[in-house]
Amino acid sequence: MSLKKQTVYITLGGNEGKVDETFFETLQWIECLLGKVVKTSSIYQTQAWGPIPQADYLNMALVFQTTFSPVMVLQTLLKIESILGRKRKERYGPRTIDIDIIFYGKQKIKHPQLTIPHPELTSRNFVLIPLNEIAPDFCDPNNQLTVRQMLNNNKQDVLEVKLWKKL
Ligand code: PH2
Ligand code: MG
Ligand code: MG
Repeated sequence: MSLKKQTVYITLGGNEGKVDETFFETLQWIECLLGKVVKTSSIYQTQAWGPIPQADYLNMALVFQTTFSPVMVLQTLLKIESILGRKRKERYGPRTIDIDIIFYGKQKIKHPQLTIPHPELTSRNFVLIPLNEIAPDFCDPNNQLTVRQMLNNNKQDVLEVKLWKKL
């Protein structure tokens, strides 16, 4: 079976090691294993969200095209995380690299290991701000709001997200 080419939106995050270098290696692995990277955001420095006090994160967003299914994309991204030294420790704890799928075209996916659109998307500026740089008009298939509108609506998250490196 050959699948239609799909546009996938993902975010990268990390706060251990040389995170910008890890992001660059992630891009290369995605191109090699999944498909063409068509857009990348700048890198942002963001205060750590969540219950665990830890170092600031770097976060960025990117878009690639693939013919892989959502679950195959997930499995491949988990493989890339592990190649790049991710060790799964505590939930919300520090990490070298985290790769999260935000949108897979306009599809809504509920699978035991995978929910798309990403369930926390609307409440996290460290996701919405990088995504807004590359896809402000993309419309979330759950709520019909654009990324720009979700960012303007999100008053919950007051953590600072600063431009760290313009790409
Ligand atoms: N990831 C986490 C916990 N907190 N904070 C920011 N700013 N960015 C992240 O990617 C992030 C986080 C892991 O669950
Ligand atoms: Mg994450
Ligand atoms: Mg993750």
